[in-house]
Amino acid sequence: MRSGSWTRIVAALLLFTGILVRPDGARAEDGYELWQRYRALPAADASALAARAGSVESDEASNPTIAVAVAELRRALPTLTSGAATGQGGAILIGTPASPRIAALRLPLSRAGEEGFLIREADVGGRRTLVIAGNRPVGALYGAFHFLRLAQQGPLPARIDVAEQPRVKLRMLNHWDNLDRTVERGFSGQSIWDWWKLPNATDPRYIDYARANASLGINGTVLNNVNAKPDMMTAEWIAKAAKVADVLRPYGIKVYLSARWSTPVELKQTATADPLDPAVAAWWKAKADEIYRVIPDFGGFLVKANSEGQPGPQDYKRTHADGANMLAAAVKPHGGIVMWRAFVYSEVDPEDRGKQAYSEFKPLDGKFADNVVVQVKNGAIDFQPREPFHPLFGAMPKTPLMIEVQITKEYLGFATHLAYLAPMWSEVLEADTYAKGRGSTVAKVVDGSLEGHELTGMAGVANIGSDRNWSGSIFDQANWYAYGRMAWNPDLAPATIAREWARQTFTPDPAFVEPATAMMMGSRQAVVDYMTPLGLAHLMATGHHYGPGPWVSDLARPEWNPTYYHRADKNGIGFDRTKTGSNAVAQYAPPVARRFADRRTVGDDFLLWFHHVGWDERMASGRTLWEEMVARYDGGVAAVEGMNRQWAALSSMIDTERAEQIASFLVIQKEEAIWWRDASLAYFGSVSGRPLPQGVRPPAHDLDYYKAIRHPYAPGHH
Ligand code: BDP
Repeated sequence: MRSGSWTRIVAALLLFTGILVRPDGARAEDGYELWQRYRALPAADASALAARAGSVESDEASNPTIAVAVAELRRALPTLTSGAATGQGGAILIGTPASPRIAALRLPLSRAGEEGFLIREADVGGRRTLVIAGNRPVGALYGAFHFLRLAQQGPLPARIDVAEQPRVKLRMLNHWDNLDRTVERGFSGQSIWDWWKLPNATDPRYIDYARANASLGINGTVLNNVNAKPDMMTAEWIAKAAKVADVLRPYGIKVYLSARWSTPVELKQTATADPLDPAVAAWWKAKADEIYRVIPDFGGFLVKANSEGQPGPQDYKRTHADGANMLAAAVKPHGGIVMWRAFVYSEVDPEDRGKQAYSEFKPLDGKFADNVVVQVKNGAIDFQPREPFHPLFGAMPKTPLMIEVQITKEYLGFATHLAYLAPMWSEVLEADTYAKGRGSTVAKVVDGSLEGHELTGMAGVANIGSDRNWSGSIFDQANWYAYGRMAWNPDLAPATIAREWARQTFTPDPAFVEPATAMMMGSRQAVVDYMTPLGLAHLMATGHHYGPGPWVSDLARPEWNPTYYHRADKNGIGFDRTKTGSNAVAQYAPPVARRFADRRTVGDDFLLWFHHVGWDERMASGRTLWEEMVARYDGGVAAVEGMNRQWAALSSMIDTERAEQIASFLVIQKEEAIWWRDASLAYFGSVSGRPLPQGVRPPAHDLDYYKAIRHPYAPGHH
């Protein structure tokens, strides 16, 4: 046995018995501290940091937001600089132009906008000072976190002169948290919101939640599930939300609530929920007034209506715009907004599910009130491992559209699969809609620059829960982190974000960071390959979506069945969305539609999303489609085996606790990747009638074995 293994066993035992003393003072590395660990820097870096930022000053400490910024710096700097050889030299001065010392510097603060910051060194009262300034306190807070992000990553740049402001206005988390503390599609324990004990008792975690989010610039959170309960709008629950809002406020985070359309009817306070009925409008107006009395900076409502069985204005023959505008009028006097989801499809519409949101929303362009933003998922179906960008992006120029992505990995292996999602999001943000010619990227639709919209936003379905490590796994913390960073700047490169995260979360040592980044960067494609290669989608098992179910064809609604999506038969596979099929391609701008419609230009990634292809047709690789599919499934499994080996080489560079959890999850991922591959090949082989190519390992079991697998207790399905 290697001596490293002995060390680990001893460490595990000591940890188990609670007597492990760490060199840094005994905090357990259970992932709780996220990317805010603030461990001692190497001596040289520590001395350099202490020389420039040894102490923290502000003239505005009575402001609650400045106070938390100062507290964060004072919490971080002593440990970061604890190994410094030299004494504490220079000072940080943090604040806004309300501080006479900052005003006197006449900084070019227009570059910081409403929420941004400047960080630069200046002479303050004859002393070299590191100034962190915003036009508003929240900007200074973001500046403090930016500075700590730099400081944690290694030597500070010789000259610091940073000016940043967010590109997107609403940088939101959407919690799919239920009032009983279960979390829809949550894989990290219970809801962080301990509703039962609120409002009298709050959990210190709320503050750490706020610190983590503020460090990324997240400025809004929807506390409850889009599949909302009417109870959320009762005084009892509003009081609970108000308490959470009080805790989050100093960190620049506003609270929003999901509203169930039929709330006033279900609470027996109106006879109808028709948005054009004055009694309904009056009820919501009074409700908004009531909310604003206790949450003066309440952000507004998020609504899922006429989707997957949720009630909505169409129940009264009204449009989504009628519904959104009625709610928007209720919050308008208070400065609130309405986020209205475009994730709609109907059980009575035989149309390609991928076309329905566009068909319903595009005609409503220009009909929404100015405080409504339509929230559109990244792809037209549903958070699949890979989807082409949603055709609504670029198609509703008069309407602000915010993009919704899923941070929690409902369709990418839950919390136990390592899948870094930034490459997936950036693939969509970089996609060119051609709405106004070349360069009309989704990012430009989302940040408002394409059409000059002020109200802009990104929403991420949170992966946060009550687990000590917050996200169910250490690597899933990176998805929370990356989401926040990309909401601040949608153009940030996924690899840059991965490096930043790995340095702060583990160690700045490039011998660790570079291979870990490479592992993260390849991980999402691995999931695509072992679950849904070549543009396939929605092949997951029923309900919980855990594991493969490509054979499922007996569910009540056609578009719930995997067979609806892959359309495999003995001749071929894939959903024809060209004009010989559903013609969904026509929902894209002509250059995009042409590219997707043409077998020669669509590319392998979206091939079967848009085309029905014969099993024996030749691919770019020279293989037949069937051979290519087999190669992809094998490649996905091989990539996960590679991650297991890679991690074995890296894990000794970090603490045992996190290293071992990650290693054990990679084993789960490997087993499940093999399960996906074997089950999928058994099924598609039976449909296609094609034998496996020479030398390919046959599935471990027959198809009936895989079909019989049941997981009634899989998490996240409520
Ligand atoms: C689907 C989820 C479902 C959500 C729905 C939504 O399976 O739990 O309610 O998205 O976004 O992917 O509303």
